Amino acid sequence: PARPVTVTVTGAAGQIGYATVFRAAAGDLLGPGTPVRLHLLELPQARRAAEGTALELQDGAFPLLEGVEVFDDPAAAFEGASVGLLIGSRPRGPGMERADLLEANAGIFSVQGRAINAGAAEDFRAVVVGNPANTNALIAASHAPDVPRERFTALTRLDHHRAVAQLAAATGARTAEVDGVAIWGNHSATQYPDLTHATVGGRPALEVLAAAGHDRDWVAGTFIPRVARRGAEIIEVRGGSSVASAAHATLCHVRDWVLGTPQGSWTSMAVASDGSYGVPEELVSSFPVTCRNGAATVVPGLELDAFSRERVERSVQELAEERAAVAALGLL
Ligand code: NAX
Repeated sequence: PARPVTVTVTGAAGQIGYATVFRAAAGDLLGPGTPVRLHLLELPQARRAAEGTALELQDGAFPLLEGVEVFDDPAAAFEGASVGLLIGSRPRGPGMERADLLEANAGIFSVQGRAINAGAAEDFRAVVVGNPANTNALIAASHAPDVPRERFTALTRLDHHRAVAQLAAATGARTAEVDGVAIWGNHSATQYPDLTHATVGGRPALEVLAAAGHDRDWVAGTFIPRVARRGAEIIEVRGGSSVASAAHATLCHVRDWVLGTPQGSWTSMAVASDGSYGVPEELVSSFPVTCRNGAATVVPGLELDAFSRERVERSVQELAEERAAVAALGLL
C-alpha cells in the first residue's frame, strides 16, 4: 500500500475547510490509491469546532483516512506535511482599508511560511485559497526560502470552472466539450477569463459563440464581468459566499497538479511567474498551465491579441501594486 501523505488544512473549521476535508478523506484530493493524514489548523477560538469536524471525519470511517489531528500552532500543524491547503485568512471587515487587509494577512502567511520552511516535508506544495490569494502565496513563499517558489500556488480554478460553465451555457454545449479556457492574472475582479484559445466541440469558441449570436462585445461586456463577479452573484442569490464550488476547485487544483492534467489539455493556476507573457518573475499570477510529474508549467507560445494583452497587463498591474504595498510594510 502507498505511504500516507500528510495534508495540512488551515481554516479547517471554516466553511470551505469543512466542505474540503471530507472529500479529501474520500480520495478526491490525491486519488483513490493514496491514504491521507489530515492536520487541521485553526485559530485557538475555533479549535473546538475543528475537533468536532475531526470527530465527524472519524464517523465517516474513510478507508483512506489514516488519521486526523487538530492544531492551533502552525509549526506543529505543518510538521511533515506534503500538501498545504491554505484556506484560512483574515476577511475584509467593515472600514478596513486594503493596506490593513494585506497587513493582517501578511501576518498569517508569513508565520505559516516560516512554519512550512522549518518543518514541512521535502516535497511540500501548497495552494492558497484565502484572499488575497495570489499575494498571500507570495508572502508565504518569501518566508519559506528553502522551499522552491513554484511550490506555492494560489487558486484560480474556481474562476476557470466558472468560465468553462458560462461558455458551455452560452453555446448550448456540455462542459466536457469545452477546452482551452484560460484565467490570467489576479483572483480578483481584474482577472482575465480568456476565450481566444478556447474550443467548443473542437471548434474555436469565438466562432461557436458568434453563431449563437454572441459577438466579441458580448465576451467583453457580459461574459468577462459575469465570471469575474460571479462570487458577488453567489453571495447575492445564496445569501453566503461560494463554499462547495470553492472546495471542489481546491481539490481539482491539487489533484491535477499532483496527478497531471489530461493529455492535450490545460487548466488555470496562479503560479510563481517564470517571466512568460511579460509577467514579472516576482509575482504569483494565474496562467494556463499543464501539469506533469508533479510540476506545473505555463503553456508557452500562446498568441495574445491586443485586447488580451491589455487585460492581462491590467490584472498584473494590480498584482504588482499588492506586492509593492506588502513590500512597503516590510512584510516580504
Ligand atoms: P470562513 O470564515 O468560513 O473560514 C475561515 C476559517 O479560517 C475560520 O474558521 C477561521 O477561524 C480560520 N482562520 C483564520 N485565520 C487563521 C489562521 N491564521 N490559521 C488557521 N485558521 C485561520 O471562510 P471561508 O468561506 O471558508 O473562506 C475562506 C477563504 O477563502 C476566504 O479568504 C475567502 O475570501 C476565500 N475564497 C477564495 C476563493 C478563491 O477562488 N481563491 C473563492 C472562495 C472564497 O471566497
